[in-house]
Amino acid sequence: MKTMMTNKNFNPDDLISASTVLKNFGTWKIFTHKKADGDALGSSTALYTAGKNLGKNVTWINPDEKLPETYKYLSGYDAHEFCENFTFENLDDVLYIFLDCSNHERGTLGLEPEKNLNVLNVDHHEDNSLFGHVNCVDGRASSTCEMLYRLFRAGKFEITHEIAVSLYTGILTDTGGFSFSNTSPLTHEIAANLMELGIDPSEISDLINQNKTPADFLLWSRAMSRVKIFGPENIFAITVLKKSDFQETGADMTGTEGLSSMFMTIRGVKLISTITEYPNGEIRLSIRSRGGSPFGAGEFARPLGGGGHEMAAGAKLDCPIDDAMEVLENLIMKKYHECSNPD
Ligand SMILES: [Mn+2]
Repeated sequence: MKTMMTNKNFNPDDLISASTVLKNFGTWKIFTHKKADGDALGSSTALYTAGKNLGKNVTWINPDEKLPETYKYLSGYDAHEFCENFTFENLDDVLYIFLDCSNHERGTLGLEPEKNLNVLNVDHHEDNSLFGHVNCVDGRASSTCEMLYRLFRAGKFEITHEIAVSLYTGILTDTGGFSFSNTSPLTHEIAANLMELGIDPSEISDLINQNKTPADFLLWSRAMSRVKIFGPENIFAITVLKKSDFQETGADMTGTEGLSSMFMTIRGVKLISTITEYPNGEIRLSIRSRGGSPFGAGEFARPLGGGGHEMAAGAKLDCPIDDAMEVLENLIMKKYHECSNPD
C-alpha cells in the first residue's frame, strides 16, 4: 500500500504567516535535527544568512558538535553553536525556529510545546507533529529548502547568491539530484530560478558528490562487502556498520552520509536499510525506499518508534549488534507478509 504524500493541514497562507512572524521578531534562534544532512544545513544556513541580512539577532543552535565537512562551503556554516539541551524561555522578542524537524525531539532537546512559546516550524515531513505556534509544513514539498524558498518569495525577502547556494544544496540533496519521486515541476521551477540567481549546478554537485575522504571510502567498502539482498525478486537490501569499523578506518559518524542512497542504485532493489552502531552503543537504522516497494520507509520505521517520510526514515533497533542483520531481515520480511496478506 502506497502512503499518499499529502499534508491536509497545509494552506498556502501558511507561507505568509511564517514570513510575517519572521519579520515581527528581532531575535531568531534556529534549530535543526541531529545528524544534519544537506537539507538541514542548507535551510539553517539560508535562514541564518537571511536573518543577518535583515539585521536580526540570529543564532543557530545544533545538536551535533561536528557537522559534515562536505557542506563547509555554505555561507554561515561556521556560525553554528553546539547545544544538546537548550533552555527555552518565554521572551517577548525571541522566535524559536525549527527547520526540517518532524517533531521537536529530533534535535536539540528542551522545548515543551505545551508551554506555548513563540515557535515557527518549517518542514516537509508528512508525519510532522505540527508542534509550532506557526506551522509551515507541506508534506508534498521536496525539501525544507523548497519550503524556505517559497516562504522567502511570499514574504518578499531578498534571496542573495549565498542564500541561493544554501537553498539549492538542500533541494539537490533531498531529491537525490532530482531523481527521487518527491521531485515536482515546482522543484524544477525553483531550481531554475536559483540558477537565474547565479547558481552553478555542476559546481555545487561536485562540491557535494566528489568530496569523499579516503577514510569514508574504506568505511563504505565495509558496508558494501556485507550487503545482503533478499525478499521476493530481491527487492530488499540491508547492511551493517559497527563501532569498530569507524575506529579502524578512521571515519567519523558523518562518513555514512549518502551511503544509503548509494545502495538504492542496486538493480531491482526497492527498499534498503543501513544499520549503524553508534559510539554510545545505540543501534540506528537508516531506511530508504522507492516506488514499487510494498511499504514505505516511514511506514516501516514508525512501529519501531522511528519516523520520517515515505522515501527516507530512521529508527532504532534494540538488539546486540551481531544479531542486528538477522533481526532486521526478519522485521522486513514480517512487514512484507503483513502487506501482502492484510487479513
Ligand atoms: Mn529534508
